[in-house]
Amino acid sequence: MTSIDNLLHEDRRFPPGPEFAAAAIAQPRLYEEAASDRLAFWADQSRRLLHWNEPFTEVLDWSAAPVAKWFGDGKLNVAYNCLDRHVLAGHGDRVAYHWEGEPGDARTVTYAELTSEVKKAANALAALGVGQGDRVAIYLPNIPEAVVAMLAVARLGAIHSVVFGGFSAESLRARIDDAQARLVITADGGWRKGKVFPLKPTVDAAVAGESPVEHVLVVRRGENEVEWTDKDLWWHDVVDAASNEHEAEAFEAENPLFILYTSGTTGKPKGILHTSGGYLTQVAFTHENVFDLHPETDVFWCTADVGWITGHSYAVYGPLANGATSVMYEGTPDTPHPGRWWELIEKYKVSIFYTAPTAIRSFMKLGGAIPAKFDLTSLRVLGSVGEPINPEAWVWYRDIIGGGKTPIVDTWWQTETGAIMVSALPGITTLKPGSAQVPVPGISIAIVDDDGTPVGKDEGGLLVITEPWPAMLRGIWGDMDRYAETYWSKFADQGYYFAGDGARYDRDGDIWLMGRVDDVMNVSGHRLSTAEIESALVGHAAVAEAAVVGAHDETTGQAVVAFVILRSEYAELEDASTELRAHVATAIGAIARPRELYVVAELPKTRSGKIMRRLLQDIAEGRDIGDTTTLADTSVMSIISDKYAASP
Ligand code: 6R9
Repeated sequence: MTSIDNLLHEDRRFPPGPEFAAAAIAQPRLYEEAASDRLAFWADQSRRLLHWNEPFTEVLDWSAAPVAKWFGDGKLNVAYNCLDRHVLAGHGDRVAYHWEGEPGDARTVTYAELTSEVKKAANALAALGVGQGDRVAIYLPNIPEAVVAMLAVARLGAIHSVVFGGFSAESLRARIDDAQARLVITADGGWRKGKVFPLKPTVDAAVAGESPVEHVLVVRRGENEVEWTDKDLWWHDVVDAASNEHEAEAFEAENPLFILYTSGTTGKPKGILHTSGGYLTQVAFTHENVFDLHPETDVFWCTADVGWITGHSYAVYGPLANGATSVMYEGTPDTPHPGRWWELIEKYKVSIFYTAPTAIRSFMKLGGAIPAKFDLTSLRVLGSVGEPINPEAWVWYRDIIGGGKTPIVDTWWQTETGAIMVSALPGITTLKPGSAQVPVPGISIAIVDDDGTPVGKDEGGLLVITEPWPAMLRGIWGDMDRYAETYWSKFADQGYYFAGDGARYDRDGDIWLMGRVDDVMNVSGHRLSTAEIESALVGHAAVAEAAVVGAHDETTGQAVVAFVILRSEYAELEDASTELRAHVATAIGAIARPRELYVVAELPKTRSGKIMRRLLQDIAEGRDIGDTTTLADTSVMSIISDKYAASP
């Protein structure tokens, strides 16, 4: 494969402030320690960060590759590590969650209260027959009971499968059946965009007829009317009545902790399997070091819903393992007003904030006047995750949200990796807008060509992970062949994990993510990244959001087709297509100039905010539009295709 063309030039640099660097948790010697003996490093981190009932003697067993065992002869209880030990250490009064419902109702949950709730829930679940290895599906809004349910399942050594509350009955049924879940924990409904959206009817449909589900436990939240079946039990009846004494049993480090189905832009969802000791070690380590967590004083807010991996690792397990105080919010960012997130940052004095580029760009679209109305001076670290963050959004995030002073950590990782893999460390790294930069200490990453040969500086290729890591997935539930095939077959000779992302090194050897490799186009023999062209487009003052696809072209192999949303002030921009196509040509080079450019009102996105380029490609290549069931809003596609058909 030829190198991904290195066409973007970004020269802004942001070194850490001296005070920040001096007080930072992560100091440069971390990199040295990890480099000198990787396994000893992870063993030290695990012993330091976690309580092991039975200490491990073996760090990594890779003899059954690609299925790893980390800390295999040790025993621990994940929930004990997240709860009881903090209470026993005298931190029972520390707030675990400042929770806020969308309508403005709020709850403060301390570590002592959360521990007590989880013990009750564990007793209740055990009474319903849940034990080690059983699967429990969780289909809840972003409310404290979601955390309680996850930890209660973990405490019993059972396996949770959290399904995002936006998924349909069909998707929920497929996930329940695939995992053979015997219990579902849900709610009557939750608040979203100013209304109660019902969840219970979706569960009713998903478990009707033949189903492995024996019981459905229902949290009262929306107070909407629900139909009742003989499988149903109210959470407040069974959990409130249960004893709050429960001794946590220690399980093997490799005891499965959860299954999480990837949102996947293509193919049948994969049940990604994670286990206990290695997962908790790496999420705790990265949460502490990447975000520079000082648990006594920081207030951390990861905006992800618990239904996504980011919610699992950085709204639940990482913060709780570290005894941190988090904010948790039920609703949408713009309800009841577009400054809702900034209002919450002001109210709870959030100091570390972690969100996705898609959210940042949608706030950019609304303008800086909205966040300017709130006091955001408590913020000291900002994070980004989920897709490449274009330099313009990065700089806007730092200037407008971070007051021009906060470091931004752009964190690359996946559902499969379980925890952050590539990121700056805020007290050490000189930051570059748009680059995820360097592997986390103890993580081995390379960029290689199609044959697995490492590429050089200023060259691009495929991102691989060259050594097993503690939080790595242990398989695809029920389909270990697919696990080996999907991630380990491409570079079987070298034994590398293939992440499916394109990346390049810059001239300093820092890593830039270029999007999924199926999002890379080949135009006249040049490899162009959709992300790179999108970044150029949103760098134009008129553009709020952009999506780029490669469409078949007789002459060039593929041609660039762009879909853009204009900022409201530019809605009337004349000849937007000519202007923006020329802008891309100037910013990147004539080779990247879109063959066609369409101004649209919305882009098709999955519920986690990822643009479904596959659907846009269907339009650009004149095909019938494929499966749209994972779209957040399915009407978007007909509007875009009508527009396309009407164009000259
Ligand atoms: C955590 C999460 C994983 C895919 C991944 C990549 C993209 C995530 C990124 C990023 C560039 C970043 N991705 N973080 N791309 N820079 N900082 O998002 O997991 O939902 O499984 O998605 O997201 O393409 O392969 P998941």
